Amino acid sequence: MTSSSSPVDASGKVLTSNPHLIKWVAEMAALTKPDRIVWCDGSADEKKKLTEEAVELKILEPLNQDKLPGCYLHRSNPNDVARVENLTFICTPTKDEAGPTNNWMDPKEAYAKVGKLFDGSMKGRTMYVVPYIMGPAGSKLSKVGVELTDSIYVVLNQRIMTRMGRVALDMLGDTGPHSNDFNRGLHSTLDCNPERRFICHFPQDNTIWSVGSGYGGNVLLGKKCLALRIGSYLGKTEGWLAEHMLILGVESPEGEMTYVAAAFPSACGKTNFAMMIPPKRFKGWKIWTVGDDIAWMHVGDDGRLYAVNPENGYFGVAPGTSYESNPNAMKTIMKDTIFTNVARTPDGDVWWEGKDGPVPPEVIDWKGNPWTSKSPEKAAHPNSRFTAPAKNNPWLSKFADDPDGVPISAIIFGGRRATTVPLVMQAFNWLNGVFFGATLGSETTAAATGKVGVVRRDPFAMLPFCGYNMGEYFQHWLKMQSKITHPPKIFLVNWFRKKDGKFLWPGFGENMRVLKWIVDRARLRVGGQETVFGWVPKAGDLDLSGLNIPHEQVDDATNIDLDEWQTEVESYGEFFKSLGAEMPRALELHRELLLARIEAVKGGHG
Ligand code: OXD
Ligand code: MN
Repeated sequence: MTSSSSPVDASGKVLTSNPHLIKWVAEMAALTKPDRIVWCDGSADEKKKLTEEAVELKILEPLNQDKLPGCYLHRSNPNDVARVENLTFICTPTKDEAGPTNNWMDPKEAYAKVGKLFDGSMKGRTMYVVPYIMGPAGSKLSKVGVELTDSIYVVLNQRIMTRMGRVALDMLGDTGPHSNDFNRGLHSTLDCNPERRFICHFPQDNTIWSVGSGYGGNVLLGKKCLALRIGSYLGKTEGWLAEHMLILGVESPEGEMTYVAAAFPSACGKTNFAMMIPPKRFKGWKIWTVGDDIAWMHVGDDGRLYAVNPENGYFGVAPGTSYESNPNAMKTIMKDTIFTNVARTPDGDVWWEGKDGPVPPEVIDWKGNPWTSKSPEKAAHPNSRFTAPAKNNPWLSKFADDPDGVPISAIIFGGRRATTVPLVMQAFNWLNGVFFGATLGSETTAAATGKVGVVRRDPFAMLPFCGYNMGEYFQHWLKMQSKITHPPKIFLVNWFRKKDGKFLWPGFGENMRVLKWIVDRARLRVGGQETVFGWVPKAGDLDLSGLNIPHEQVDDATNIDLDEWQTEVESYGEFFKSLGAEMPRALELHRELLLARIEAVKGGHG
């Protein structure tokens, strides 16, 4: 194909005549030198062909097709099993624009350095052109991206995670003012060597270059790279919010719908919360999933905040997922799902630590080796994943595809905290809510660091995903208040508080009780108790009927201890300072005011 000819699909129909796209693909092909270029149309035939090829090449292994129709297993290179924050760069003209929380590289240097790696990286390979939409097709909130990749695994995953193929090319169009408005993503697995692995973002160019990895978070460029890092930058410049938040709808027995968005750092149960099933006591209540990881939120003409989920599937962590923790996820992954780095049972089923039922006596582990229940190693990698279509979710909201999004009445921030943070607390106002987000922290787990209980600040759960200066990002949130005349109420939750080493709150479906208070607060119809830090439920406000735990335990879970809070708020000082000159003064003043109020309440000088 020459650089100016229009690509066609398998039946010879022209896919696009967009001159910007055709030119860019030709330029990137000149750099990476693939043997073949294949333009993806997103059709069922194409999926079948690519899947067969992936099986032939041992990129995918068919699972038991009676038990798990359309499901396949992929084993990644063992050196390539997670996002690589240390190799992820924000490439802005100045270091300040990326801010102190991001790795920075000068764009010229990055293009030159990573360009050398891309030079000839696709020799002997096929370059797949993967056009995709983040967000519902045709929505003015959505963005088009095109990923060029030499990985069939990426193509098949992008097919699940996004609206992929002709639909995206149609949305982009061939001519007109927006025909050059697409994210340019280039990916090559290269030799999958961590020494030659870089995930570079160029926000000003709406461009992503990812090389040397095949792992989802590094290579499914629509997800963390476009929807969050580039998305947050676009959100700042265009006046909207790209957030690491699930979106769910709470339906009352009377049919009243309330939508909630919630940000939790990794390993805090976001997917479980997004797919929660209310306990028996909440007969007639329903939870509908709109999204489990990312929310793009815009202000509507009515001054409310509207959210769309830019994704079309779930890239969820497998270990710990079971019929007990998340029955809807288990139903979702029964068909047309790609599993990565899980274990395989002798009858071609999948297994991971924390799945229901007895531990199988023997499986093939995530590296492809025989494993028995006596093995000291884990059978599935702790970050093993399922990639499953959203449409498989039995409780997928019928508005998940709505081009206008859903109106958000409450925003929740949550972390994993053994002490200090109560079960639930409502911010007094927008600033107080932004302060909750800015100071969000979560305890590292033993599996992750070897040190238990160290609080890592993860503002808005965006620390690894904010594509620009974090202080400026806080400022953007503060500024959004002027546009949102009917703002959602903002809450902080903590399902993980402990006493004597034991969790005080049962979590999972029982979180519905907290969610109900949040919905009722958002709708101004339930009481609350004012504290120095926010509103908490008064005795009797939380519906605890049918909950089989002593009420004192709930009191402990909701308690506010001023000494603990003093230490907590003091600790924010260092953190705020570390964010540098862009840190909004209003948040530091709020911190100081809180310290003064704690003093005053304790009887000091305030
Ligand atoms: C994810 C993450 O994979 O947050 O969603 O790491
Ligand atoms: Mn995430």
